Amino acid sequence: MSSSPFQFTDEQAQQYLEQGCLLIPDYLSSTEVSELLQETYKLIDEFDISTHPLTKFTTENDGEHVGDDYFLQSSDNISFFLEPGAFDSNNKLIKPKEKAVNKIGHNLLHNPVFFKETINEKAQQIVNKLNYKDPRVLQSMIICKQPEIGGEVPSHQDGVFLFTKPQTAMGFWIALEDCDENNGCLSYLPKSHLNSPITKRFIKKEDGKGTEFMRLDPKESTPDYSKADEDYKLLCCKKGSLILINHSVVHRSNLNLSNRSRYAYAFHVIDGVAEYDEKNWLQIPYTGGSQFQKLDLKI
Ligand SMILES: O=C(O)CCC(=O)C(=O)O
Ligand SMILES: [Fe+2]
Repeated sequence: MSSSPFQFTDEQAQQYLEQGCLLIPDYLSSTEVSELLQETYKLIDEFDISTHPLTKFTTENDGEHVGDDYFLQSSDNISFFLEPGAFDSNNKLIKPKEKAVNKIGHNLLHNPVFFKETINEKAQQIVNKLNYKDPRVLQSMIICKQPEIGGEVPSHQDGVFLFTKPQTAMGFWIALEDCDENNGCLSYLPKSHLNSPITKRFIKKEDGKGTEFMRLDPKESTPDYSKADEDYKLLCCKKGSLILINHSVVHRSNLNLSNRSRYAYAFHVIDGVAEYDEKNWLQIPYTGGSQFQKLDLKI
């Protein structure tokens, strides 16, 4: 645990801009990490899985659109997403709920403990040095990567999902447990943000039912995510570490086949001066809010 005050240096900013990802050890103290983990366990404990759309799937017979509304509405509440590996072939849950949750999101700022660890002077230092004019927080979530069944997150670019014009999204990904290649740590293609434009975006369907990908310019070829494994740089890290992720850098995480979980807290920042339109899947007005949370309350 570091005792000196947090400082985001020019060198760190430079490295982030050059590489597309930056690992900052000891961003959170072990006490802060424990607080976030305890709060996460509490959320899971209070989660009523019996009313979840996926556990109701067999009785509702709602086909592949099951959970669409639940997903879209999660933009601005605390929803729970389950690991496909937690169900058997008859869609019966075969894991206890605390081992079945894949993700909790997508607005954890409704929870005061998560709010405190998100909206603070440390994060403000980072976005200020990186020249965000009106930093806004969105898509805050816990990613659980459960032991043995924790699914992979395939190679992607965050700008596809949090599309702004120009691109401004940056991920703040905080390890709540030690991460290595056995429990599915993050990995990325260094410098890929410099030559991988965003060529598609993840949008709400026009009929409001579910989501789809939309190609941006049919002439533009999509970036090659299928590089050899050795091109991906592993971001093994200790709990409390922060990893910054550029909107266009290609990154992923593998399956967790180990017997340890890999809980992480991630939120994203966009610049409020960039255009964020109504096509994006994530819209705050789902539950009546008006704007994304300011990261810097002085601006
Ligand atoms: O936690 C993971 O495995 C993936 C997270 C990710 O892609 C992100 O936060 O942008
Ligand atoms: Fe991502």
